[in-house]
Amino acid sequence: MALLAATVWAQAPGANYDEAKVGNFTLPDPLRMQSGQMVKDAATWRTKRRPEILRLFEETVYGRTPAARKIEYEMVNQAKDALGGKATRKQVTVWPVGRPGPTMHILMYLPNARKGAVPVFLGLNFGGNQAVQPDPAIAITKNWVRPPRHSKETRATEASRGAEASRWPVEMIVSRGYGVATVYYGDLFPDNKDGLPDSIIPKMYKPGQKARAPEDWNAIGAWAYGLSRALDYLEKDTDVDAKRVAVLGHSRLGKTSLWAGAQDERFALVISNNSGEGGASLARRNFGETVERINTAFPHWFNDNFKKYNTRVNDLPVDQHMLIALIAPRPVYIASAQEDQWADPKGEFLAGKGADPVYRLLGTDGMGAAQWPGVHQPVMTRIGYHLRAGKHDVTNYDWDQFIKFADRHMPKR
Ligand code: GTR
Repeated sequence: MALLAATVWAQAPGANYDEAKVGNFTLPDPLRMQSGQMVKDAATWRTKRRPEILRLFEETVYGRTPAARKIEYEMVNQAKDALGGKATRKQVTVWPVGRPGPTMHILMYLPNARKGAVPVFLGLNFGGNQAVQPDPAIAITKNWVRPPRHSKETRATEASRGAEASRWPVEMIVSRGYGVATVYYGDLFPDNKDGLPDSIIPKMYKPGQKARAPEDWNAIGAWAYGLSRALDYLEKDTDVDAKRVAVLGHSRLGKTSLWAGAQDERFALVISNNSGEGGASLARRNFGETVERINTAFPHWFNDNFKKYNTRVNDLPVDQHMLIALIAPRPVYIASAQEDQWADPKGEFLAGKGADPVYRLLGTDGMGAAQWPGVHQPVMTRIGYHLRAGKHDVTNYDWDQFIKFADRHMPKR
């Protein structure tokens, strides 16, 4: 992804990286209803303000997700001797919008040293399940994949096995008592501007519907839908403790994990890694990527209404601190990287901080840091945060913090 980000960066010479030029902005108060009424208690948050904010994000940013269809699934294969005997590997096919219909494929590793059902980290991957581990038993995706550098090949080959393995330290996760489950995001929506016809979205049109309305969902909505359907499966798998599933994602898939966690309260914990614009970072802060830039480069990610805010972000009825607030009081962890200026690390912190009043109203310790912490000073309160040295990526350092955060906030039974 670094490659693509660099390309887009090069195409955006106007992007601001000067803190002095960020300018002043006022964030909408997460505890102030559209009517002006202030939210003073948890019940009003729950029954009035939370649904209002959720609706505003549907209408103006990510789009409305249709009612979930009942999944069907089939266990394709299971091996108890994965990772040299440390893990059980399962591959499960799921029909996320009903059968017949498109399929998505879950790849899972569960620790063999488990006593009873285990907590699981669930996230989408960028290259197909075969890219997550160099394991020849993993089925190679047959769906569209982003062509590798200097290539136009949109079908995954043997060469892609393990290509993303550094981002999925499966042995480390399993050795610390967690399972890991992943799905290729292209099973839900091929990540290109012409991907809609091959996505799950037309399959969920109402009878007679031919096109999407401006407030309807788009790629991020479809990806998030897939995460919830993967959770539907995990709820049926007796080796998994579905009450302890952490949803996570990197970059555009971090935007997706936040949106999935905001909508679906069954996710016990939510992690955003370098999610940036349209994810954890504040839209109103003019630093790095902007709403206009993201809607231009990736018109298929957000709904059509979001484009109306390209040059007037201050008119948005929401900002991304309110997306974090939708996760409250569940634990949320926001990971930034120092060299990932395009994603605005400080803006990612400030969005977490901006959700603090809601977390506190709901009786938690919120965001423990008063100021943006320095490099490698993780904050482990209910809203967690770290700034890692290095570039836009997922590293073992990030995973080490995610696991510590999960140990603390999703305690073992
Ligand atoms: C970039 C995009 C970012 C981020 C990244 C990625 O090009 O501008 O918002 O999502 O892609 O997903 O790798």
